[in-house]
Amino acid sequence: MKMNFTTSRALRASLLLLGVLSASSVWAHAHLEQQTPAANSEVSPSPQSLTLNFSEGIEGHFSGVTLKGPNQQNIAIGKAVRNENDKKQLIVPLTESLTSGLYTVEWHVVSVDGHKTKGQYQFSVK
Ligand SMILES: [Cu+2]
Repeated sequence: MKMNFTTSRALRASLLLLGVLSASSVWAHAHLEQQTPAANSEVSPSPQSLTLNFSEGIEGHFSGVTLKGPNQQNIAIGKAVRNENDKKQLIVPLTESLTSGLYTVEWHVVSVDGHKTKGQYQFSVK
């Protein structure tokens, strides 16, 4: 079937609109907005847990955190779980007391729209 001029223009307009919509969905990715202990902060005593607050809801099963210690060693931590009352929040229980030094949190999440994001930040324990 041959498209007439009007149909092809309408098609092009809707493709353009689709492009704009998919570009704007980039903004729906889950970005880390806030965390406890805060990035670049110094805390004392050792925290009981890490909490990470994202800009979008996340999928708990596909989201996680690793913690590295002052000598880049892996620190044993509890399983990251999504807050039952706030799907934008990931909670990571700490199973051992952190000695003083600089710690690096590496996080990866899948947001409810299925997109993956990851990042890292540091905090120190006095
Ligand atoms: Cu997204």
